[in-house]
Amino acid sequence: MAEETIFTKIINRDIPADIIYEDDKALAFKDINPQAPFHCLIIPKQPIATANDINEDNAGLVGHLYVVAAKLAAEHNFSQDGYRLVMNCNEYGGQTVYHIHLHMLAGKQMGWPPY
Ligand code: D5M
Repeated sequence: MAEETIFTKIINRDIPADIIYEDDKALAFKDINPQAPFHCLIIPKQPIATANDINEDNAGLVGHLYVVAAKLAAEHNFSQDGYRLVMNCNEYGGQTVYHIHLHMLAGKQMGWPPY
């Protein structure tokens, strides 16, 4: 079990967030430090610390995060123009919150490489 992070507090409504999607398995809310006109985080309600902890048992849940992303893209009209989905892992990946989250960035042309 991953240690409780600020994202568990958001799931439990212990701290506020701009929640834009919720179902029984996942939550999406606006990133507090947006890097694009639209920047949200899509998280599983069940905490998974890092991408290293993704396995056959939780793969369905992780896949569900992408289903939510596709739904949000359709809902916010980003499907056609496109968007970026990113999951940072550990220090070199730039991860700061140890509860996996899919960054969904949209509303502008993204650059590549991303550094
Ligand atoms: O991304 C962690 C992201 O989490 C980073 O973009 C800021 C965001 N963040 C941190 N605290 C909050 C709260 N309270 N609300 C909304 N967004 C938050 P990482 O990939 O781990 O660097």
